[in-house]
Amino acid sequence: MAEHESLEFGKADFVLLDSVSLEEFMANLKLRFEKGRIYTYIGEVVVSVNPYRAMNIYGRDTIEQYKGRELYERPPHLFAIADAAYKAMKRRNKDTCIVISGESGAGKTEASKYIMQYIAAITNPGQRAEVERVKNMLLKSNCVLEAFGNAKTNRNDNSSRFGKYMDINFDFKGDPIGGHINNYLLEKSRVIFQQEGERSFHSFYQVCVCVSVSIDALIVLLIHSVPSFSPPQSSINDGADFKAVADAMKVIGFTPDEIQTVYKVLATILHLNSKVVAVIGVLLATKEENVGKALLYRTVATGRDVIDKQHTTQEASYGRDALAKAMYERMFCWIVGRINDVIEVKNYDAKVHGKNTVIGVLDIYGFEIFQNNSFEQFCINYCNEKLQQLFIQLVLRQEQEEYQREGIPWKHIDYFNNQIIVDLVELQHKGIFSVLDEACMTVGKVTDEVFLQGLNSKLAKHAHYTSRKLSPTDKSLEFDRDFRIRHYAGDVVYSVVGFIDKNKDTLFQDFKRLLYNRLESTHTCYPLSSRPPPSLSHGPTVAFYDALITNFSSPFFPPEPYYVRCIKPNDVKSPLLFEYERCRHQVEYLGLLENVRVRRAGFANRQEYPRFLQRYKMISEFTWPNHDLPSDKEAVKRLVQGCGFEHDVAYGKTKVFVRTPRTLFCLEEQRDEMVGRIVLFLQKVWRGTI
Ligand code: AD9
Ligand code: MG
Repeated sequence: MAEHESLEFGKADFVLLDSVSLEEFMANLKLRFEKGRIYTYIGEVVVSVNPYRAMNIYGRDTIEQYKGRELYERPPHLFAIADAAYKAMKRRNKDTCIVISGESGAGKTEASKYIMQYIAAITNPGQRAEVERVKNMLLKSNCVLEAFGNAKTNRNDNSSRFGKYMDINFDFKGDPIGGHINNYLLEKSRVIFQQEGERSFHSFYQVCVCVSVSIDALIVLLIHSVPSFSPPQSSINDGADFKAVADAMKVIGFTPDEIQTVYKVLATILHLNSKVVAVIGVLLATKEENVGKALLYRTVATGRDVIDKQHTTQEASYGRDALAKAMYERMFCWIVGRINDVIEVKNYDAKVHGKNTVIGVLDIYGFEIFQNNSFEQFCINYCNEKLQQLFIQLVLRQEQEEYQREGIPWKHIDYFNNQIIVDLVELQHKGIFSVLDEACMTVGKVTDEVFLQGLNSKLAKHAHYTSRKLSPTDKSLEFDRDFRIRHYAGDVVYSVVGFIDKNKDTLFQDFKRLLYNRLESTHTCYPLSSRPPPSLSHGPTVAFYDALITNFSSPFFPPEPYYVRCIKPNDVKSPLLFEYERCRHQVEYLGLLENVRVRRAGFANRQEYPRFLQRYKMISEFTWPNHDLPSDKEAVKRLVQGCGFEHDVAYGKTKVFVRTPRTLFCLEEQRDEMVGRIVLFLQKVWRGTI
């Protein structure tokens, strides 16, 4: 029973629907959205619809309402989920995590920030200085990460272009004592290319519009001399953001030198894109000819000799782009690393008390379909497939395990299992990644077309794969280079162009040498190896993905995540528009209806015996004000018998399970009535009329 809101706002929990149909689900979702109720539960899962307007529901007073409460005691909210995760961690002394999913622009990153704010607000009642410091760092880090890792896309003005899994560590008191950020696969190609209407990373525009004394005068001058870079019009206030980011970096502890280096890297990349070698020389504090040489020649070892080999024009521009991308990516990783240095758990508390639990918050880039989809979209969408798979497995498994654990019979519910698409991408020998890696490891000239042929021959019969060659009459496959994947969230046509290069991800050694010697503050980002560049090794991009996926599947990944399922109501960022079809599609592919069915086929509500008793004990003479039965479980049985709900209830080992929401309604009504009577009685006693 999620709340005591009037029904004019619809059902606060989808399990309370009279019948589970798509129409009813949608009607409830729409009604609630239109009434400004953007959150609704499916049991312990929060469904959130992006309001596209500032909501007055995240303030201090709201936080107070949720602190320490159970889910069903207050209207649905992210804070309730954050509180549930926090309580679960504290009570059970176990790690937990919150997984936020939904397509691009659905509200994941905003949700992750509100969750962190809530956790920061309810912890550290003792106002310990070190804990306050850690909290401040954790909150400030978002601002920096977004400046360097987010960008305006055609789907979202502040789109995350990297995946983020943020751990918050807690001490035995439940106060945050540190954290760690894992970042996954920054979409670095954005540095050199953006689709029409999109921008590069925010940081570039911020540094361009600022005329700030905090930046070394020479760098300012050089930034302003970038010939072809003028920020496109947008609603984003880059100037104000620049100040906020600079401030956050200072608070986090970036030294003035480090901050200048970051600006230099940004300026260098801007100039690289405009091909002004002399300016880069100044920025990297090296001779112009060194830059020219690194850009135009390649040092090649032939037998015992080392010679400089001139690049072709194509090689040189390819190299320049690779350099710009790599510089940015490494700077980003370095920034994350610096933040991690500052927020990592310091020894003092955790070591002394030996207990240190974690809440993780996972916020990745959402599923996306653009006009042109390439390797980046492929990786992002695959990642979302994995998340969906995790949801399917865990939501079902959790439910199944709970019934097993509590000794209650379980009935299976059908759902679309996207494992088949996950396999299409990652299966050994046959999956797309395998074919890609094989192509990348082949010695000699391998083109994207050869890779596509490989896909066609291996995947011709796969129900979720096709290509122009396999379906020549299909109108959505316009070009020979196109292939299409039927994802859980929709069909996406990918262009194979660039897959090989992006997977190989070469950075010539000569560039590494140039950078290694020149950017002291960040030189740990450019380790020089004695081996040749990793062009013939396993695609590093894929390896990166492995890291993310391994994280999900590792035994250390908390087994019972809390879920926030975000829905994007329209494509025009309107607070008023609930595009029915658009939302229906998301409800379907997110498997929300199945989620409701699973929840309802079992039991709509479950509560531990003491908690149940505490809430309803006033409605039975056997339990009010206290019971003398041997256990709380026995007391709950007597209470339920007395109300005549036995047929609708099952008794587990530690929890009572209530099958239909109506029973809970009745219990709530009786409770309200009794509470009213008790209050009246007490008032009379107080006034002396009894
Ligand atoms: V992406 O996959 O990173 O491209 P997200 O992260 O799902 O995407 P984001 O959280 O960035 O979406 O939300 C997009 C925009 O919607 C925000 O910039 C806000 O303008 C708007 N939004 C989202 N959630 C809320 C909210 N709870 N209240 C108000 C919101 N506005
Ligand atoms: Mg985001």
